[in-house]
Amino acid sequence: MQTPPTGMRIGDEVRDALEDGDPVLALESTILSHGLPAPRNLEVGLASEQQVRALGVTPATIGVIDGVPVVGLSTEEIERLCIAEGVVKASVRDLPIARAKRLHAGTTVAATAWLAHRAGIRVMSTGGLGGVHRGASETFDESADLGTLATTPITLVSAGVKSILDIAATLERLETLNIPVVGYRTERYPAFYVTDSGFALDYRIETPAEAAALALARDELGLPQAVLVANPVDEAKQLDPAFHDRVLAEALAAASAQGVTGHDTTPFLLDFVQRATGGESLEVNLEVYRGNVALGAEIARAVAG
Ligand code: PSU
Ligand code: MN
Repeated sequence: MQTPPTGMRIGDEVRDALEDGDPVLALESTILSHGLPAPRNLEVGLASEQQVRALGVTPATIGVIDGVPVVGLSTEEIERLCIAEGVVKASVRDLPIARAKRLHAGTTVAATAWLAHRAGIRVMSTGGLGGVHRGASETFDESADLGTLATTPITLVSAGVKSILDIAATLERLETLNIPVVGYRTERYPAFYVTDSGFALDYRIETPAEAAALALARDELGLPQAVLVANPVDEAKQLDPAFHDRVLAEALAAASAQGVTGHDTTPFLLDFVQRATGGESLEVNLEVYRGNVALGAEIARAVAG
């Protein structure tokens, strides 16, 4: 493990757990600051920490407070990221800017994974991963999540990417970037709200122990990539696929009509889908996230041995 950079802070509880070799699970905070509406964001932020603790794992929610990246936010700091005005969304490239300008920021999967790895954390859970946006062949809009995961050896549990993105292109980029992707008890890549994106995966695993073995194999080979564990929502709990497709088409049309681009695209589309489904997608979103937090905690235990 590298020495953590001096510009970040590791919470006391997380530091103790890491020193003792106890399991720790990293959680991102853009889902709280930009992915979920208030007051559900705060409920989810606090409930996920409780969920992780109940499984005997120390939660490390990661975000930026007054410019300082914090690995293991306090309850009060999580509250601030959920309700404060002017909280920005920070990917890796935004970290130095947030620091110099002393901003509060929710960290994306990329920034969270980077900070977690530097702190010595080996497993992280998120809802949906960033990926290649539709129309990227013209706009070059591809999330920095992908490039960062190519050089950040962590195990990441997600429910795939939302179909607001170009899933086929995202899977191609993951291949190009040498990032292993395995399905958890499935050979179908999930699409967050729905169980099956329509794309197949080459490998599946059945247990948290298998995920831990995969991370160990990566380390033994000296490879720098993250291992992605794709964990689908239960078919019975997914958003109705036909309803999902209809709302998605409306969201994409609205983004295009309103000229939304760049890093505003993901929050815009997510908000549109949430409003257009009358909150139904929000409940699925939370169900998906709970599943990923639970599996991440189990993998963190398996990795800690
Ligand atoms: N996808 C979701 N929900 C989210 C995000 C992505 O379904 O909240 C957030 C994550 O934090 C992810 C980030 O890392 O958006 C990607 O944004 P961008 O495409 O600007 O890199
Ligand atoms: Mn982007």
